[in-house]
Amino acid sequence: MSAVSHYRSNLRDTVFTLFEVLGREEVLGTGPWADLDRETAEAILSELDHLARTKLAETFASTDRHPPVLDVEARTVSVGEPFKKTYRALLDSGAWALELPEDLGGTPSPPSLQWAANELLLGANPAAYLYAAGPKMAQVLWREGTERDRRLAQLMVEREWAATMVLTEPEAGSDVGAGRTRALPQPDGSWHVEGVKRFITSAEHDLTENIVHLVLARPVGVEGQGGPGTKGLSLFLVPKWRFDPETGELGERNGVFVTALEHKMGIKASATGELAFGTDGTPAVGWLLGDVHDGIKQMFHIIEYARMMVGTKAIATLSSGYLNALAYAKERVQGPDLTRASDKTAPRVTITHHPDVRRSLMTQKAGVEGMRALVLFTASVQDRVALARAEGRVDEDAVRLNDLLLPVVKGYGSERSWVLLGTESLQTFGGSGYVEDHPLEQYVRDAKIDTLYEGTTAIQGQDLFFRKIVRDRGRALGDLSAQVQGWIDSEAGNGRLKEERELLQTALTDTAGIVETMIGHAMASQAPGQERDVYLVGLNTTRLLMALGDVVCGWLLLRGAEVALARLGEDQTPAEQAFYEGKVAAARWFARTVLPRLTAERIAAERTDLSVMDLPEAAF
Ligand code: ST9
Ligand code: FAD
Repeated sequence: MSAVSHYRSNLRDTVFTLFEVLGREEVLGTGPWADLDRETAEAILSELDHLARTKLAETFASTDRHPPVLDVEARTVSVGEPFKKTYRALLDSGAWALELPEDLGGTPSPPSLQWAANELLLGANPAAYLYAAGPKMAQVLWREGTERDRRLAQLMVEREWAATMVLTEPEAGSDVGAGRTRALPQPDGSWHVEGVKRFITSAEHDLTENIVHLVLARPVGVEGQGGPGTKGLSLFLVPKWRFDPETGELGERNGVFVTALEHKMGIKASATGELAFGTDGTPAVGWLLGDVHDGIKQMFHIIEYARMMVGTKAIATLSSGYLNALAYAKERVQGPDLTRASDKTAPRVTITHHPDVRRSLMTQKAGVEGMRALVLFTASVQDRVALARAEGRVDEDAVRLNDLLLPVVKGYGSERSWVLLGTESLQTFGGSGYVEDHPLEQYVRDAKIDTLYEGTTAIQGQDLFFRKIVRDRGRALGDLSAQVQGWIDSEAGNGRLKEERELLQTALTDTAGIVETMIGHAMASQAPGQERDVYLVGLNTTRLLMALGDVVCGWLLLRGAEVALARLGEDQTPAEQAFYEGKVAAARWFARTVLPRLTAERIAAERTDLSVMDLPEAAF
C-alpha cells in the first residue's frame, strides 16, 4: 500500500442524504438534542472524517499484515504498538459519547448523525471500532441492570474497559439455543460460568485494563429456569479481572481465558478467539444482568445494534472501494476508444472511456449511494424511536419499521456490498486489484465476514419474513409500501422522473407479489399434511430480502434525484452541478438496470416447487 490513505470517504453524499433528502434538521435543536444544530453536526462529521482518513486509516493495512499475536503460555494477546495508537485516537475523538446518554457520560445525538459518523469510522478501521465497543455495551447494563450493574456500566465508561458479546459455541452458531455453557448459582449471589465459547470478537487483547464479557449461559439448579432453547439462556457479566465495585481497582484474575486465536481470511486486526470459562480450576465468576433471567431478549438489544453496524461496515467498505476504483480508472490508460477499436494507431484512452468500465462504475455508485441512503433512512426511523423514548413514550410504528429494516440493512447491505466490491470495484483495477498495492484485495477479504456474523444472510431473510412480516401481520411492511407508493403517486421530479416512477411501481408490485406468494405457502403449510409447504417459503426468504432491499434503495435514490433535479434548476458551482447530475444519473441507472430484475425474481418465486427438497442428497 502506498502512503496515501486507503480510505476515501464521501461526506458530501452523507450530508446530502441526511439534510437535503431526509430533512434531519427537523430533529436537531429539539428534545434531547436541543443543543445540536446542523452546523455543529456537520462540524462533528468533518472532524471525524479527517480522523478516519488519517490516524484511523494509518494501521488498516499494517495490522492486517501483522495481526494480533497470542502468547499461548501467558494466555494473552498483543495487538502491537501502532494499533494501540490508532485505538487511542479513536477513543480520544469522543465519537463513542455521541451514542451514550448524558447520565452515563455521553453527549447525546440523533441516531442518524451517529450512523453517519459510524460509517466513517467503520470504513477507515473496522477492527478499531469493534474493540471500542465497551462504552456502548455499558448502555445495556445502564438500561437493563440493577444498581450493581449500573455502577459497572459507569466503570466501563470511566475506565474505558472493553466488552464482548459471547453467544457462539462449536455446536451453537445460528442455533444459539443449542448452547451448552452453564451457570451455577453461588451463595453470595454470584454465578460460576462453565463452558467453551468460540469465534469471540475482541476476546482478549492488551488495549484496555479490563474486558467485560456479556455471556449467554444456561442456569442450572434454579427452578423454572435454564430450559431448552434460547429462552432458557440468561445473560451473565463476566469480567476478565475481578474489581472493587466502588473504585474499579483491579483484583484477582477471573477464570475466563483465551485458548486460541482464529487464523482468518480477513479483518485480521480484530482478534477472534476461543474463550474457556472455568475450565482450569479458577472459577469464572459472573453476575446475572438485572438479576432477571431474560438473556436472549437482553442480548438482542446488542444484536440489533450490531446488525445495523455490520451492514454499515460493509457499505462503508464498498464506498471506499468504489472511490478508489474511480480514482484508478481516471488515471489508467489502456486501449483505444471503442469507436476506433479497429484503428491500431488510435490514441490510447483512460479506462473511464470504455462503456463497460462506465457500466461498472455507475453500478458501484448507484449501489453504494442507495445503500448509504438505506442506512441513514433506517437511522432516521431510529431518531423517531429515540425522540419518543426521551419523552417517555413509545413510537410503536417507528419501532416496527426499524425492526423491519434491520435485516435489510444487515443482510442486503452486506451481500450487495461484498458482491459489488469483488465483481466491480476490485475488477476495475484489473490485475492490480489482486495485489496488495491497492486496498481492494483486503476490502474483499475484510467485508466477507459481514454476510456471516451477527446472523448469516439466511437468518436475516427468515427474520424478515417470519418475524418482521408474518408475526407483525404486515403492519410495518404496509407502512413502508405506503410510503413508497405515496412517492410514486406524487408529482416528484416534476415529470422528469416519469419513467423511473413506473419502474419503481413495477418493482414494488413484483415484491408485493413475492410476499403474497410466500404468505400463501405459509398459510397452506398450517393445514394438516401440508407442513412441507413451509419449504416453499424457506426457498424464497433470501430472494425477498434482496428484492425489498432493491425497492427501498431504488425509492431512496429517486427521492434523492427529485431533490437534485430541483437544485439543478438553481445556480450551482461546477462541483455542485456535477454532484447533483451524478445523483440523478445514479438513480436513473438503478431504476433502469436493477429494478426490472425483480420481475424475474417474482416469476422465480411463483415457480418455486418442492423438487429441490425432494431430491436425494446423493443427487447434489
Ligand atoms: C457476533 C458478533 O456474531 C460479531 C461482531 C462483533 C461485534 C462486537 C461489538 C459490536 C458493538 C456492540 C455495541 C452494543 C451497543 C448496544 C447499544 C444498545 C442499547 N429482534 O425466533 P425465536 C429474541 S455475535 C429482537 O424463537 P430461536 C426474542 O426475545 C453472534 N429480538 O428464536 C425472541 O423471543 P420472542 C451473533 C429477537 O429459534 C427470542 O429471541 N449470532 C429477534 O429460539 C427467541 O426468538 C446471531 O446473530 C429479533 N430480530 O433462536 C445468531 N429474533 O419471540 C443468529 C429473536 O418471544 N441466529 N429475538 O420475542 C438467530 O438470530 C436465530 O434466528 C435465533 C433463533 C438464535 C434468534
Ligand atoms: P452455521 O450456523 O453452522 O451455518 C452454516 C450455514 O448454514 C450458513 O450458511 C447458514 O446460513 C446456514 N444455516 C444454519 N442454520 C440455518 C437455518 N436454520 N436455516 C437456513 N440456513 C441455515 N459470535 C459471538 O457470539 N460473538 C462474537 O463476537 C463473534 N464474532 C465473530 C467473529 C468472526 C470473525 C466470526 C467468523 C464469527 C463470529 N461469531 C461471533 C460467530 C458468528 O456469529 C457465527 O459464525 C454465525 O452466527 C454463524 O454460525 P456458524 O458459523 O456456526 O454457522
